[in-house]
Amino acid sequence: MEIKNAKFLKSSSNNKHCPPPDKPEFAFIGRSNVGKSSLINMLCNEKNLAKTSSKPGKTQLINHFIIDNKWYLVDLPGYGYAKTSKTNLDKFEELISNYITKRKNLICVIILIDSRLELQPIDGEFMDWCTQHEIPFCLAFTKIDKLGKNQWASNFAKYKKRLMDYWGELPQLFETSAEKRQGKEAILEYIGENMQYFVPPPKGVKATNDDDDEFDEEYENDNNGI
Ligand SMILES: Nc1nc2c(ncn2[C@@H]2O[C@H](COP(=O)(O)OP(=O)(O)O)[C@@H](O)[C@H]2O)c(=O)[nH]1
Ligand SMILES: [Mg+2]
Repeated sequence: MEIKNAKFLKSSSNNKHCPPPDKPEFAFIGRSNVGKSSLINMLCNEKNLAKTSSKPGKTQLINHFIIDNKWYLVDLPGYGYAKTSKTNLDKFEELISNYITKRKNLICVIILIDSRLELQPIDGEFMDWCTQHEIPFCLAFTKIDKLGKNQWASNFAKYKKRLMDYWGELPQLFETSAEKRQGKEAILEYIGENMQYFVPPPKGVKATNDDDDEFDEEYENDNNGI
């Protein structure tokens, strides 16, 4: 799959303000500075679609992009921003957890991991949280160009072993570099294949963000078929 047209749609401060859940959606999340904006730009063949910013923790909103009029790509705020005050952090966690657990059309969360680091507690906790809430997730390792081949192979093997020891299975893993434009095809292929798990609302029913839709109950949890 190749992205031909990517457009920024809107930033939302809560689920109600998000676009109607009428198309399959894939969300990207990770610690600040992990390379999320760069990866999104690479996937979309754009230079500045998701603004690369050197100031961590700046975007505290849910950012929706519409891709080829077929699916939504979501840029979630970076977690693990130590300088955010406790109150802000709570608000921020509420924003993300509400979005991830309630967004009806969300197929999968792609968690970005800095390839140079070993498993960080905050990433592990987030994977745990996703597992508890039955949210499918993948891992995309970023900036692999910053490591030599052997160093990356060794880091990658250690990381996989930690995951295996903990869960006994591995999620889908992607090795990426925005700098070298690596990993794009694999991620887009994965997204293309998994779009089929989107369950559209029944005929004649509009997809909305309301919690009390008549089709809500059956509709809400049906997308996690991966
Ligand atoms: N060498 C290298 N640097 C990268 C890569 N991806 C991002 N960066 C750099 O890492 C910093 C943070 O990237 P950014 O995309 O803004 O991260 P975000 O905060 O997660 O959105 C920037 O200085 C980028 O140029 C990559 O694949 N390779
Ligand atoms: Mg960014």
